Amino acid sequence: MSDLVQLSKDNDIAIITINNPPVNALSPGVPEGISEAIEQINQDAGVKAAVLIGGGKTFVAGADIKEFGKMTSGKTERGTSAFLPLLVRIEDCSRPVVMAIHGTAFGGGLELAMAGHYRVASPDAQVGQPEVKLGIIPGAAGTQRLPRLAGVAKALEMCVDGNPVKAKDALALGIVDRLIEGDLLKGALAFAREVAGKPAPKTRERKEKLGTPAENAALFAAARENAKKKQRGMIAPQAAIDAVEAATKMSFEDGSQEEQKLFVKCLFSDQSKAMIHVFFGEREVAKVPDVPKETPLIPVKSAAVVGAGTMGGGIAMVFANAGIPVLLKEADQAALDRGLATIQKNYANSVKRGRFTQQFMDERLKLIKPTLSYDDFANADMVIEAVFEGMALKKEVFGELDRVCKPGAILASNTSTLNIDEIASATKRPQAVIGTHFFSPANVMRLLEIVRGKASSKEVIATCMALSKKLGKVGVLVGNCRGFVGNRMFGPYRREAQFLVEEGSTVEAVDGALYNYGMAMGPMATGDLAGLDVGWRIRKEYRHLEKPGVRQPLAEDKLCEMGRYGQKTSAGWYKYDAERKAIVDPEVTALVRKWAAEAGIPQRQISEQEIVDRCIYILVNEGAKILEEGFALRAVDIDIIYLTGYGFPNYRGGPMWYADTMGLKKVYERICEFQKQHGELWEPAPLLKKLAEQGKTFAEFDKEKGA
Ligand code: 3H9
Repeated sequence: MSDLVQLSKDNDIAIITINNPPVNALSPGVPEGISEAIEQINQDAGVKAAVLIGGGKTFVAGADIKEFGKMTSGKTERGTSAFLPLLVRIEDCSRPVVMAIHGTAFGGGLELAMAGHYRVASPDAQVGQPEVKLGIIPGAAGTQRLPRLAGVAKALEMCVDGNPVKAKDALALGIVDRLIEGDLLKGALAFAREVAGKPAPKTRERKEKLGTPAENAALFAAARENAKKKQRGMIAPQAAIDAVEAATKMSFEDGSQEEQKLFVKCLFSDQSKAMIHVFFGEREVAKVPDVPKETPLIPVKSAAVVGAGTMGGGIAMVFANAGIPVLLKEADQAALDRGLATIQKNYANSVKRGRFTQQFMDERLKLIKPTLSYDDFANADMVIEAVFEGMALKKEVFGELDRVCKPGAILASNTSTLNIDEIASATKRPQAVIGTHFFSPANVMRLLEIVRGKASSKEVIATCMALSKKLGKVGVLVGNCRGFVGNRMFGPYRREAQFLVEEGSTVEAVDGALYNYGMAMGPMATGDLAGLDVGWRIRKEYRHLEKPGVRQPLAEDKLCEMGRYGQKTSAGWYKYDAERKAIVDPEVTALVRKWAAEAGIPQRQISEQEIVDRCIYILVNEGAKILEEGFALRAVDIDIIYLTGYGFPNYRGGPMWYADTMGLKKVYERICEFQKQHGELWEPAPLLKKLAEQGKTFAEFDKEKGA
């Protein structure tokens, strides 16, 4: 038998144990091992029932995702179709098979569990069909067995949203038959003895929860509509709905074949390749080559935030939500009261929307302690400065922090653009200083750019990387350049968007093209949301660094001069009604035409394709420069930044992956065309040129670097 699966016995009960750490994925060898074990059980007259359990911290977290890449690139013949008959053989086993679930039974793991005759689970276990998050659908009859156990509505929800279900709910739904407190194996063996010798139910033969055609038609129509809105542009959710629908209209065998067809179609799509890249990318970014895993961490049991504005308040909520007590400091009582009121309002909204309970809100609020004095900071393990974006003020704050904070405390700045080394120079302990760039709204956005200063210590870096996971964020380590990675790329992206409007496109056409591409919001609407005055102020601060004669966008500065700062002033690129709904403003179109004429910018028709190419390829070009200069560790780090902080669509894998998908030669040539038309702002990144000439991809560049 395969090393990954063991067969043992507890008197008359057989025990099949899967041991494939870390998550017992169904890698080659695991299905074969289970198959052999079932054969032996069938032939062993001394066995009355069997328990299948996962060794280590979990049941089975699903198919081995690494194998998918090998399948789609033709490196292995092995598909998932061999797994389907195995599940039927388990179901046809002559003795009852009890699946004992702890940790997670996800994807192929839940499909395996559902092929058992019974399922028992630890109270903290979770089950789910998360395949859609990888751009695929269940591929081993999950869409056929789940509706038979949990009903059509719940199966649809689980397969389309991909979110896990807790053991207690799985019990109520009929996915699990019993919860086992204490030792799971012991409980599962006792359960197996209870059911031994009794007729064992086969999930695939059950029909009682498959609903009526009329009920189902309404469910599927609603699910399709909902997925179109919530999972815009994605093919897997619609395929998952089709597959569950097949369960209600076809025999189990035909439904499974239908599912298999849809599964393969999704698996071979660019979307699934991109989303699998994202899955591994989110885990890859946690790895910093020169900061080893065993680097000691600084315990962060208490935190303090300077500044109770939008960012500071949001950051305080992030710490409180993770159960870490946090001080919130402002310069005067009125500002502190305003900040606290906003925090309360945000929590209350979450309670209203059902995201949190009132009790959760009350507990979190108790963890946020307002203060007007730095003296309270003496015991804080970590301080995050979130004051107004100006170097002089930041240095003043860090001088204070240096004075009051205990040795070993982490001194972090939430700056989005300023030089972290200059900020650190205001202290006598630059090794303790680091950038932690949260994204607005801080309590919602998953990205945390961690900015490494020249002197930031490895302990401080490792602690911030580990802390990001605890805070529910994806921490990505970046270098200290202007705008770091995300905003350094976002500048040219928004600049191109404005150029397009100034050359004859419209605000809504530019936003519409990028929205259709999959961005959460168009660049102009994003500007209005963030506040146009923010960039305007930064541009004024850095104007002296701009190269004379290089084209600059004109319209946004002029809109700011008119007091049109975006949503906060109810007018920016758009007008806003009382509900903050954007309304196209003909006055802006007319003004931009006038300003363009004054500046002598020729007007022309601009296609949707050109809008997308210019805005996305400028991101890619800047990303390639950042990569070559070493301010991002890997291309995938840039992708994860854009996916988690800038509303880039997951199913396109991030800007660098998207460029790989298009082919770097094609991207490079298009950039050269833009350079001819628009000049030096389009100078191709040398790394892009090199990779294009070598016929390589950014992913290969990462691999060669040892990422
Ligand atoms: C599927 O099942 C399709 C079927 O329908 C088809 C029929 C058969 N494969 O996340 P962590 C690695 S699709 C390979 O940091 P946690 C992961 O990369 C699959 N590797 O731990 C990491 O490696 P490294 C459906 C996997 O405790 C390490 O394990 N299932 C897989 O925070 C630890 O992972 C899913 O989508 C895998 N399936 O979270 C579940 N899973 O250390 C995907 C993990 O080298 N997995 N790895 O960076 C998860 O959601 C989380 O990993 C889990 C644990 C919640 C299980």
